[in-house]
Amino acid sequence: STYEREPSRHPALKINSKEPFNAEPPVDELVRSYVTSVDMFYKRNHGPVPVLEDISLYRLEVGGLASNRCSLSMDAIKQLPKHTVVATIQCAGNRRTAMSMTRKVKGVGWGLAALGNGIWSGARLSDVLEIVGIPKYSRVSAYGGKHVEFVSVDKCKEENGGPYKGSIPLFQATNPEADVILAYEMNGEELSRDHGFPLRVVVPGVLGARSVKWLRNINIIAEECQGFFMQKDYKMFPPSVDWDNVNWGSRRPLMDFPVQCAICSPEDGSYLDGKGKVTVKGYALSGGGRGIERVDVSADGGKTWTEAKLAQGPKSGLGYIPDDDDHRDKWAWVLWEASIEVHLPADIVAKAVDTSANVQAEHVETIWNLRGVLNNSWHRIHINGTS
Ligand code: MTE
Ligand code: MO
Repeated sequence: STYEREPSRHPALKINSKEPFNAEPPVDELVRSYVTSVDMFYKRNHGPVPVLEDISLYRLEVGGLASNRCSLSMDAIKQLPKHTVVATIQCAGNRRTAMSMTRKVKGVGWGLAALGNGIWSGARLSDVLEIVGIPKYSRVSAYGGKHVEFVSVDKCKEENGGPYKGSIPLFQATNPEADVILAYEMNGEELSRDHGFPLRVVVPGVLGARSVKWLRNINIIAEECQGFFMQKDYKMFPPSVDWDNVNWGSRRPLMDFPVQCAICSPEDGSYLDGKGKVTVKGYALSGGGRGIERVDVSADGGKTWTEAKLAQGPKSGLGYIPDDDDHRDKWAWVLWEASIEVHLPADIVAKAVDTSANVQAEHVETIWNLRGVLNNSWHRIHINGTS
């Protein structure tokens, strides 16, 4: 098979699909630390993990509607200023299994853990684009380029054996504050094969699908990328659209993710002893550079609410984890906890509000869509009593 040279993976990962390899960590692992370890970070692949025999032969090719083109070795990329961003990458299919329970959707099933918070280091995309003659804050290049396409080397069946690809608008790519980077390190270590070795794009605040791994080409293009994952996937349709009446051309590709929140501890269906206070823990995040304003938790199915305590994240002087309120959660999740009185059995519910006052849908049925993307409905778990 073409899956003979897959990397080894942590045995605790829950495998949703073996070939291609798609797996997520146990949920209680997620809230154990602000930064998700490389081992426990979800893996979402659409084909075999590429093998790069000789890093000295690697070249990133940058070209298209720009005045210059360039071919950069890894050494050349590492000579550009190194920039570090703490960003949560979340798959658009996170929580898909729960959406499928109300009405079947098509796609790999995922629980609550198709996301992770990483420390990503590499070159700024905006610095690389300057090399080919595109200045910072450009909306259109001198040759009419408006989008930046990222092309990989993996072989995906959705692309008929061709590589995975995607694009973002030129303005986002050339805006240094958008923090789009070409990462060669994750959590201070060399990027691992599963996560895109030797180089991946990290587009903070945007669904994981645009953070192309195993990057080979960057093309400046006039229209957004016409690849499968931009045009025939990762779009959100209304509940009235199903596979017999879907018109893919009628929707824009999904980019920023919406406000999201989930309970990771205790786990749904657990048994707890007697009655009293329970500590509930989870994560919350939003897209597009919006932070988390608050998290509300209920122990009675949503009748009454308690505000959760948001963890501040490490105020470590590490430099790259901003510790001011406006930037700490710009691209990264917030872990939260609440100590609440429960009368078992109980339905515990959590929902978040982002810094633009966006709220989550109460019921998953109202946001059902045929591909099962962006399930950000209120997260509900049921806890049983042991006595
Ligand atoms: N890039 C390539 N080349 N091939 C892929 O299959 N999957 C995308 C994105 N980049 C993918 C890719 C999707 S859908 C997601 S959610 C993230 O990578 C997952 O990143 P991770 O495996 O590092 O967690
Ligand atoms: Mo994804």
